[in-house]
Amino acid sequence: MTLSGAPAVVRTDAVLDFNWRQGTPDAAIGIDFFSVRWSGKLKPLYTETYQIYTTSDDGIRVRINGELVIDSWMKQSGTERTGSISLTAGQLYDIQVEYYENQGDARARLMWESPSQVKATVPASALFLPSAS
Ligand SMILES: [Ca+2]
Repeated sequence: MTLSGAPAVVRTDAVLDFNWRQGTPDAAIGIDFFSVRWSGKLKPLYTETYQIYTTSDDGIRVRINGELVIDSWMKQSGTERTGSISLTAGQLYDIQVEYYENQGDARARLMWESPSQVKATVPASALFLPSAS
């Protein structure tokens, strides 16, 4: 829960849509009491207010440009959370998603929706590495 210490695994994920159930993201990680920090850039297609959604088991929080859009750092099972933020088309925003698994099932998903796009998992085409500019 404290996201402390050296990472057990470092890797690149194309999208955030995982359902590990009672498993683990990686053989190097136990099935319970792990956490993840995803860092990257988000590039919206429209200049609009976006609704950001997460589904998580357990805790999750989302920061875009340093703004805490979703803050749900608690034990929970398969819960959807939402928050909104105004974004500008084509601009690269820092995005950070932190997640932790307590026990039992584990899942994490990041979605978005705007007046011009239906609710869906944030696609790989809108996500970039932290170094992107
Ligand atoms: Ca759980």
